[in-house]
Amino acid sequence: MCDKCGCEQEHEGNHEHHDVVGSKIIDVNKSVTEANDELAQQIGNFLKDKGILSINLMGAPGSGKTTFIEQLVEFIPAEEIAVIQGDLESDIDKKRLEKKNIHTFQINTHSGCHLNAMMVNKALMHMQPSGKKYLIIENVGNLVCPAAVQIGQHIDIVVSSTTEGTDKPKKYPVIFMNTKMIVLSKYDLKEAVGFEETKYLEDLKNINAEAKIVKVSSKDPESFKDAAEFIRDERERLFKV
Ligand SMILES: Nc1nc2c(ncn2[C@@H]2O[C@H](COP(=O)(O)OP(=O)(O)OP(=O)(O)O)[C@@H](O)[C@H]2O)c(=O)[nH]1
Ligand SMILES: [Mg+2]
Repeated sequence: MCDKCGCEQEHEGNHEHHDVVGSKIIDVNKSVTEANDELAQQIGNFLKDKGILSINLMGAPGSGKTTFIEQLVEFIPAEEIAVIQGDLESDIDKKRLEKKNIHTFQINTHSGCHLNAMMVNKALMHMQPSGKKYLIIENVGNLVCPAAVQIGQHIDIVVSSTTEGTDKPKKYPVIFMNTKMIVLSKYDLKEAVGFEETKYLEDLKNINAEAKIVKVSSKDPESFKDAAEFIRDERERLFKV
């Protein structure tokens, strides 16, 4: 018996697999992921050709992702940045960024817990990002799903706040694994919430020893300078400009 679909044929046979009612089994998960990854690759290449570094900015809801972008423009001119803003509903973050003169396109996923390459592709068709140096894609606030889906980014950045708790790298390791930079935000609140920095950094090191870690607080705008420099250096390193 075939051990994949249970039909009478030998399991090594090159036959089409069937379910109990006789219809063909299609590995939907695989094909959808492949199509997404292919489009993501094309988006990444398109942006690279234009000299635009794309960043998948991820983190829990309220971790400080939009604040991070707002503060970056103190060190990277707003006209060099375009943002795709992913939220379930509302254009609250888009309006915040437009106050900082950042060209922003809002995507509302409604019930979707992450962006995908198709959404980013559609946004880019509306945005015309030529002339920008950085495309920051603020993903939907979530520590799980965004890490699993390619959206055409060249690098991942995770914003992780002290107020979420010391245990987050241990409990949600996947999102921290391949990220180039971890922005430890709300550093001003670390005492108030009993954040154990040494333990947090130790856990992070076990998951991703390569990531750059920057500690930031919206109360101290200078604390974002290192992160801005890292982003600028990454663009130069990857694009050799
Ligand atoms: N005290 C303090 N508050 C901060 C800091 N960074 C962000 N906040 C506050 O935290 C709240 C959430 O910040 P946002 O930047 O909107 O977070 P976000 O990750 O973009 O949130 P979503 O888009 O809803 O997922 C806001 O009220 C910010 O003012 C910080 O460094 N210190
Ligand atoms: Mg936001």
